[in-house]
Amino acid sequence: MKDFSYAAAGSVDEAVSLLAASGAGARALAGGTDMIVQLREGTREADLVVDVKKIPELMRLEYDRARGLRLGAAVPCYKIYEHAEIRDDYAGLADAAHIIGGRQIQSRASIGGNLCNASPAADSIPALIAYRAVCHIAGPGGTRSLPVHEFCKAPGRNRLERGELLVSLELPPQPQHAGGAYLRFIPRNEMDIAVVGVGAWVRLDGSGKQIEDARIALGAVAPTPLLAEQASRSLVGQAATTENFPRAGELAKTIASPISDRRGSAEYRDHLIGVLVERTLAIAVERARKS
Ligand SMILES: Cc1cc2nc3c(=O)[nH]c(=O)nc-3n(C[C@@H](O)[C@@H](O)[C@H](O)COP(=O)(O)OP(=O)(O)OC[C@H]3O[C@@H](n4cnc5c(N)ncnc54)[C@H](O)[C@@H]3O)c2cc1C
Repeated sequence: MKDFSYAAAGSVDEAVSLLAASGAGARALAGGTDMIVQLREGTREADLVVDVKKIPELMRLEYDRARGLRLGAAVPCYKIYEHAEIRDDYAGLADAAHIIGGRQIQSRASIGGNLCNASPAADSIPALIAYRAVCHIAGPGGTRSLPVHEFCKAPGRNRLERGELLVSLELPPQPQHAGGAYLRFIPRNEMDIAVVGVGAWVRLDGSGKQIEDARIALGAVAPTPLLAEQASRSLVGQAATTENFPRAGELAKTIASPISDRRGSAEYRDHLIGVLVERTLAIAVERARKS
């Protein structure tokens, strides 16, 4: 492993200054569950590692039913599913947080780091996209915001510019009769990288019978996680019954460009998209009826 310097930033401004001054060789460190492995294996290099876990904004988890969820970028996964209201109101994100690695990983790994790592198979990203999450970013030129579905650029590459730091993720408040879910397929527990992952979110009318709004997002079937816009739109105005879900699954397949690898062939992944879209929607609808 190549030697690197370490600094722990105490504020967003300090982290941005350190990251910007050190150029392309500086990297933020949250839980380190990706980064330490990558530095050790030499798949990533860093001259300077900037620990961001001492920055209050990045460790803050704020939830208010009227304003929504603001999730500091370095908050570890377990904080999400151990928070009863967040677990109920953003159940799809809690689904994802709960299956990222095991307990030890979840006590370190952050949703922000999962997003910044930009793996096409990252479990939290389809859930974030389904909930219309927005990234709040700080950098040398000030602050900016970006929807999560635009954040990933390529496998392992995101849209952060030099010196920029992901500060928080914001998920809008949940309306009545809304529900979300995330499911992934893995061949067996020892191979816990999603072969396909699907996040879904629906809002129903007051009777719980009709879909008024929907969002479907896909993971592990393209170079970046995808928002399946046409599939999402196809559900609006439809009855919230399982007969209407296969069409959304078929439309979701049209935007995927899955590869074949040792975890599954492209054809297999294509088939799984349909299966998981239907199942995820069914769970989201059930949760929406209970909300
Ligand atoms: C045994 C094991 C099992 C795993 N299982 C799963 C799984 O089932 N599903 C899954 O999706 N993932 C899995 N992972 C990966 C998962 O742990 C990571 O993706 C994790 O969520 C990353 O968060 P972190 O806080 O550890 O990030 P880090 O490793 O600290 O950082 C990851 C990357 O993001 C950058 N970064 C972090 N925070 C910021 C920030 N605020 N601003 C800018 N850049 C930032 C870092 O520079 C680095 O490039 C597993 C990992 C291990 C080791």
